[in-house]
Amino acid sequence: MDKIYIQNLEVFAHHGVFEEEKRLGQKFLISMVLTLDLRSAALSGDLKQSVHYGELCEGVEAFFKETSYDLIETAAEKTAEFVLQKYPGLQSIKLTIKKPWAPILKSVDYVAVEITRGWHTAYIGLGSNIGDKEANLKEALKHLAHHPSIRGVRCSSFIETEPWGYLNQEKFLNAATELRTLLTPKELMGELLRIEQLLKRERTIKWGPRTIDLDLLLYDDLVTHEDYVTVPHPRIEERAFVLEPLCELAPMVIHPLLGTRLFQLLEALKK
Ligand code: PH2
Ligand code: MG
Ligand code: MG
Repeated sequence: MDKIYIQNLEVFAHHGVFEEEKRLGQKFLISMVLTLDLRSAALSGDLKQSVHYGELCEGVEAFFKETSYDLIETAAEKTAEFVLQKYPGLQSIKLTIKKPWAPILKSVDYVAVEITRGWHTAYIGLGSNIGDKEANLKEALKHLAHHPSIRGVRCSSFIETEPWGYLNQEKFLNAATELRTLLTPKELMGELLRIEQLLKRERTIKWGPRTIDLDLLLYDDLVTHEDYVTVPHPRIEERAFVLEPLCELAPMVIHPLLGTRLFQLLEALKK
């Protein structure tokens, strides 16, 4: 992917753990490597299709001065988030914050932190079989779409499905959504749980009735099993109620563990 570099933007600000740092302030050097596609801007000559680096520096400087944090880690995290939210065309940012005057009674050129943050593509499975099922799915989608670190929510049709697993319950309404997010898989799971709780989801019977179920199906091409996050979702290939709406959005996406396109998984399941 293409890149824009900004090296050592000098900003006077008040981040620091020590009282003198908060009071006196000091010099910081901010470096950014922006990852984005520059081809359309290059061919059209249209600045709006790229990032105006002068304006970006102005914005970053103002943001960096506005709030003071104890840690340069926090200042970096917040600044990266600010840039990614303000310029949705960016794929990712590598951000370095150097503190050349760090009051550590040692001679160093600088101390620094470097972080890389960016947008990720995730697919979520939605299901409901209690109450107004359609309203429940719509309510969950609204919460996802309003999250500041979630963009580009795209939803499949809602399909009615027979219960799977635990059969003695009402039919389900199922859907899938695609979204872009700055959240990590664990944070995204936390957000899904929060929305389930807002919609009064109660966990009683395994695979039993629920006002809303939100499952993280895919996150980029990540394969992981950590804490309470398992990606890809373990039973995608066994469940038509997941694969059918998912294939409507992304038939060509390759399941990162099975190495097969989603439409092929659906075909195999239907046989
Ligand atoms: N979810 C389950 C168990 N069974 N059946 C259908 N049709 N749709 C679901 O969303 C569903 C299910 C557990 O998450
Ligand atoms: Mg589920
Ligand atoms: Mg679930």
